[in-house]
Amino acid sequence: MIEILEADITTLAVDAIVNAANGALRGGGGVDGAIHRAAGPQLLTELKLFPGCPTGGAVRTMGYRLPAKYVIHAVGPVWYGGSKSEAPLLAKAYESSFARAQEAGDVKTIAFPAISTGVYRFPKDHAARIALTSMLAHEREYERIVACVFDEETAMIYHDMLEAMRRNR
Ligand code: AR6
Repeated sequence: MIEILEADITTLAVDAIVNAANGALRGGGGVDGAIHRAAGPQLLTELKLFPGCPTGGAVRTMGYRLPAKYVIHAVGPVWYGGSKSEAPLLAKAYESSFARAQEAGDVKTIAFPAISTGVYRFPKDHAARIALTSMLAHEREYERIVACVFDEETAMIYHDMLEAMRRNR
């Protein structure tokens, strides 16, 4: 089941939340900053075991003080206008996140933010199509896939896009 929820992802009681990280994996602003603050300093300690992560990739850590058991740190692309493989790289970031969730072996519920649509400037409607395509492909493997959005405009985009995609399937 895919659920669109307007919420702070750090509050969600799901098995795994996905972070919109950067390749250095050392924290940052936006949702990344919120996740680090809520999880506590042990999150950064575990992330320091990783040298970094390429764009389109994802790594999994524990969730520490978060209600979620795991955090999957996905690295989306910066939007440069569309000619730098941004769309396939964003699709890859979602697929890598699902791969890390699958490997954990006990993830039945997972929540995603709208990766790359903040500081990285990926157009919201294009990003929503990519996110929902990946979520629809994995829908049957999970009890709950939450598209966690942070503003009403993005919530509307996701609702309209999901409805249109289900209609055209
Ligand atoms: N819960 C859910 N969604 C949120 C939250 C939250 N607490 N806070 C922000 N968002 P961004 P990016 C939404 O900028 O574009 C960081 O510094 C936000 O409204 O967090 O992938 C990293 O370290 C937007 O829709 O991530 C990287 O350097 C979405 O999350 C860089 O920013 C993503 O916005 C990544 O940029």
